[in-house]
Amino acid sequence: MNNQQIYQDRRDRFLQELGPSAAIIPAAQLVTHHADCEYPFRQNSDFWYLTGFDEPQAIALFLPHRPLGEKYILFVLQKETSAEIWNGFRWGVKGAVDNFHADIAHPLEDFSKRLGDYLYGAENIVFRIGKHPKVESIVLEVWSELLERSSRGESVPLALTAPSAFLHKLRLRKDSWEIQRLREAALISSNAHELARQETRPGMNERQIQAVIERSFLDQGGRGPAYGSIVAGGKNACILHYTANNALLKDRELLLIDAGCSTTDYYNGDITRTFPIGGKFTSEQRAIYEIVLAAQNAAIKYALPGQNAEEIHLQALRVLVEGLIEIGLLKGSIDSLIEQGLYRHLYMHRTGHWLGLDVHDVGAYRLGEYPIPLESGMVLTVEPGIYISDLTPVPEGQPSIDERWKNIGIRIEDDVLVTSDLPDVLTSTALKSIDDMEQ
Ligand SMILES: [Mn+2]
Repeated sequence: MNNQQIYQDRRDRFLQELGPSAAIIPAAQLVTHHADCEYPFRQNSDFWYLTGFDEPQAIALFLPHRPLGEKYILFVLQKETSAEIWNGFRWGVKGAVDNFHADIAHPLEDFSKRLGDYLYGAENIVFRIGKHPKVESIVLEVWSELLERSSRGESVPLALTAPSAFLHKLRLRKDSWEIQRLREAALISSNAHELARQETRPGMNERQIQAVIERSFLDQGGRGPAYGSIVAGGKNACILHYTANNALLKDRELLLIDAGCSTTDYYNGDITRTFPIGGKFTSEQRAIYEIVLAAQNAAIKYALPGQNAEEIHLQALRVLVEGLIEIGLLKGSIDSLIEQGLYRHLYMHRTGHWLGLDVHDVGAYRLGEYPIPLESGMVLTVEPGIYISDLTPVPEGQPSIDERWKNIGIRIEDDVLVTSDLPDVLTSTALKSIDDMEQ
């Protein structure tokens, strides 16, 4: 399928969702790293989803109330030799029409003077407040001018709505193209994890393994890490978002790696694996690993149409709590421990999240008090863990923890596609059995 056709189909669906509302979707801005250096550019996912246009600062308008040929407008940076010599190619106004199929394109500078005319006649404005300060000040000023005209009885937008209601339910359900791209991200990520485990030796530094992983992402044609890679040896694994990655890897300790690749078109993998640095689990590490793996396997089975993310979490939680009771780290009945949250010093996060153009992808998990039922085409992570450290106090009445269990942190995370049949584990080529983790 021609690439632009995918974006065209998405725009058609989005325009239909909008009804009488007009949407303003800005691209990402470059962000300063320090002095005059910028972070690598990362396009805004909403903007990317609808345009496939990978330049900063652009603004897309979606105008269902306008006649055919004026429904999709792009404002873009103009072509400019000196800017392109320093910072690279720009498509410019003509390229935005010819190559990205905008009905009309304008130079970015014209945005403030043209916006009012384009919004005129729409019932609402769809725009995300608080995220795009430069665009926001123009939108509010133009809207305010339009509201003045409404007092003369003219038809102008009266409400401002966030785009999530219209756009994020589309993004939550992945089409076959997106599933193919997520498969690619998952495969690159899996291969990198396999390589990292094979290269790990006692005496190395965490960041040497980070280098193995991230080199592999790039080697395989990925854009780079989808998020800050977590390479956490020993007790560092108990820090959920550890990214310092600068400690020595020790024999008889575990290495937890939570890392995923982002493809050049922004689809993400998100995998966690935990394995013994010296190649053999201690009996305590093995016991915890078995519980986490059993919890993950039990939870993945529930990634079925009609189930929901809450049920997946509960399934994992039951197996974790049951296992922790068996080895004496929790005391009581499974139900009451879960009900009272008395496991939270050992498992303090949820079991997964949506995955797509954002690593923690958009889309609601609940509608009021009702969990959103899973559908074929939704992709989510399943990532139970157990973290035993002195960071969180043991709740009153629960067993104190023997030193031999301390500083074990284990998480196992896979990316799972819901299908009309059994769950499809996109990251299944990253091994995780006890035997495969030992060398
Ligand atoms: Mn995750």
